[in-house]
Amino acid sequence: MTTGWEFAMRRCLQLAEKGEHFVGMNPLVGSVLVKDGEIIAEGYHAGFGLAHAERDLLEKLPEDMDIANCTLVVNLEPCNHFGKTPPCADIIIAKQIPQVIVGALDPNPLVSGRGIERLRSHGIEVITGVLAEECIQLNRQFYTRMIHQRSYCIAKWAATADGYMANNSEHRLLISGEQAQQHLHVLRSRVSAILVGVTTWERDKPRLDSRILDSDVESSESWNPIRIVLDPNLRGNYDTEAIDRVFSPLWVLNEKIDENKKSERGNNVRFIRLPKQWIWQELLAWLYQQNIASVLVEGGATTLGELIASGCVDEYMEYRNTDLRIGGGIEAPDFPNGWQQQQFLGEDLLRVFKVPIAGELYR
Ligand code: AOF
Ligand code: ZN
Repeated sequence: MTTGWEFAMRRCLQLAEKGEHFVGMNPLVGSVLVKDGEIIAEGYHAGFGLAHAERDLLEKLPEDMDIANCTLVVNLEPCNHFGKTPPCADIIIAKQIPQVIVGALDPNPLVSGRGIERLRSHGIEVITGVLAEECIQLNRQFYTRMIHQRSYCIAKWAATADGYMANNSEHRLLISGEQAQQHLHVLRSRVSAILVGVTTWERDKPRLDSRILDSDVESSESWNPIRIVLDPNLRGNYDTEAIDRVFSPLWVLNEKIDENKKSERGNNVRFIRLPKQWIWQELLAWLYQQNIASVLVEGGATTLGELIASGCVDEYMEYRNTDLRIGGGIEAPDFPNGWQQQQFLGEDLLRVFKVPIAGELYR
């Protein structure tokens, strides 16, 4: 019976969220122990390399606690492999927990169903699929990475009311209002990397940081993602003081050279050579191998157009100004499948489409 456990699973989801910003490439996982319909202990995965949620919970239990008839509830299938930590299935078996309730299966090919099989083979009753959709949505980035073995990819652009993302001049056109910009900076603080094409880099001179625009004072707490410029022919200028004002590495992906350049001012610019005929799938797979959990692609039109055509976008975001019309210029991309949600941010409309995950495979 999957019903009756929702209250406990909801608590797992809340606990799981505490790991946000800290788990890196790992999933967000929370766990509770239930006895006679009440939660008697809780745990969660607090950070990359740290104990998994189940182990966090079970290791903290007092020695003399009677857990004979308890049920362990967790939003992700307990693992059965040695990663940076030993298998959760082992400690569940060792503690003789008779029943385990799971939200969704682990898409990690090393686990994927085997954690549950192992528990069952030791006589533990396992029920799966409790609030499965919520559990998968909470970890949609993790699921996407595991399924495609590449970084989670967000395509974002700003558009005028008549559908342009830039005018035809050499200069930057400011499209979004303050609320939309603030929203963007929060988003930037949540991704591992921000990527732009060389044309945008040269024209807009973007800082690609996550300063919060509430005031002119920069928040020292804001975290800056790695900055990436896609510049196959090395047309951009990477020797400016402005680059060093943001404390995060700058990677220049190109087809010519491979070297680290440390400027006198101390910031790192890393030139990384791409294979001759690179494709987006491979680039995102390579970023994944560099521990880039998520990448926000911010333009320009060519970069976004090619990325969207590759089918590698997991989330589309458009900040659309509802007032400004420029009558011509560089057209903003289209949503290939429309958008699912929209909300006003001041005068701008934020529209979002998230590519669905084949959730039925993980219930
Ligand atoms: C669980 N509970 O809380 C988490 C799980 O390198 P490790 O040892 O941290 O293992 C990472 C993998 O373990 C990750 O890819 C995912 O499959 C699983 N994460 N599993 O049972 C947890 N965080
Ligand atoms: Zn585990």
